Amino acid sequence: MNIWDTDHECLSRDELEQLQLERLQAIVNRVYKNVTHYRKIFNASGIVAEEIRSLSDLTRLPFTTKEDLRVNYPYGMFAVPLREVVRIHSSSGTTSKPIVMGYTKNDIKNWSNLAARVMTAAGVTRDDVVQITFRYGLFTGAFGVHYGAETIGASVIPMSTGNTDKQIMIMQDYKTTALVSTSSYAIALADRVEQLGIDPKSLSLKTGLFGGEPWSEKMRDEIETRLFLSATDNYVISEVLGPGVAGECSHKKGMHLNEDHFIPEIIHPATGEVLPAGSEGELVLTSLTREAFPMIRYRTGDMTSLDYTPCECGRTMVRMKKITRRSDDMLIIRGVNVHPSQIEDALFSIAQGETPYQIVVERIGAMDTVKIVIEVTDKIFSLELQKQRSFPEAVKKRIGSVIGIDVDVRLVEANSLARRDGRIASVLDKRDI
Ligand code: DLL
Repeated sequence: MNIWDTDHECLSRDELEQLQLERLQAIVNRVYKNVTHYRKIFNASGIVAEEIRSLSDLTRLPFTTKEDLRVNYPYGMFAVPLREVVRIHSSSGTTSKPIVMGYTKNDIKNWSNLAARVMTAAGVTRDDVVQITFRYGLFTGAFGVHYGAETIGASVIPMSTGNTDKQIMIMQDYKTTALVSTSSYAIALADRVEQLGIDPKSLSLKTGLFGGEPWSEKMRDEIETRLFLSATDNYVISEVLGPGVAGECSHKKGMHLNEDHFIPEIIHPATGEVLPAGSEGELVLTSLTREAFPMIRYRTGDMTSLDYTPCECGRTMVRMKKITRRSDDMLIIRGVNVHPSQIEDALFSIAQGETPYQIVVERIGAMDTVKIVIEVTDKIFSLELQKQRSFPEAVKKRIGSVIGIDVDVRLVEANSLARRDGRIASVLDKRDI
């Protein structure tokens, strides 16, 4: 079994902790010097960078939240001048403003190597033909694995999303051996392969890297048996890096987290208390080597646990369990992060004020769908006739443009949505993942 960077991925705990501490001290100094946000909060909490003498001192530092990133939009959290930034990506924030991440040349080099690590762990080699079905663009997903696969020396097919029939044609003709996609899209591909009467065994697929959204062991079994490949889970988080933070090896017993670049902690989501090893809680990550966009104790919102026992593959990096839920109300729809507040703001702006509604999320076949169910109240009747008629279409358009996903809009009678203690649950997630 291949390991991309044995020197780092197989460090003893002592060696690893020594390296983490050196890097932590350096990054804490750097953010204090270069990022106003960190300087302010360190000063306010009386933290002196020089006092970080052991890894346990990390807990003295305040958390960084998505809200901090939003407030510092666009470049406030950058730790280098823009002239040193060679790439800019972004992901969805809690309002219509996204979060902007920067990468220096060195960040891209580290990113490529870290993505190469997780891809190698999944089984990708230089002999593979890698088809990437993540969306190229502002998201980090596609570029991360693209650079990782090129670093390994594999042949990359940068397909991007959509056009399932063409994806399958290319998969057949170009003899794709490694598929990179979300788990739900892999099932959609399997469905279409079946509909087209193609024998999945006639494809050349061997390895699948899936990530970007929660998925179950049941889905893994389904993908493996229907596409005849070995499916691994991969953790992607743009604020911290993108693909390359953590990924499963062929033993598939948790995702090895690249601890020489990121320190993980598990906290109680309500109290912020650091929980003992093995407990389930919210994952907090500190990036140790990012130059342009370092994160100190970033609250990911992802619920998981960490397993420090040795893995049969030989890597010593801790393994994080599959993520099955979030500590906040963020929804992940076909790999895209959606905050219910984004939908509410868009709806209320068209309705010209508050109006009773519910967001209904379902998985139909392999695809997640979003329906906005709106009660027809006097407020909507009071809109001028023209606006009243075009109301559902206007809501659909506005929400679609804010969250980047098509939604259905359904109007229902006043008071027909179920209420509990007089309140409608703003989200009804019917997915059984
Ligand atoms: O771009 C995730 C992505 C990659 C989507 C590729 C589609 C294709 P973000 O937009 O930053 O990153 O979303 C990160 O996605 O905090 C988790 O909640 C969730 N997530 C990522 N990987 C997994 C996974 C993209 N393997 C957020 N299992 C994270 C469960 C995951 N959830």
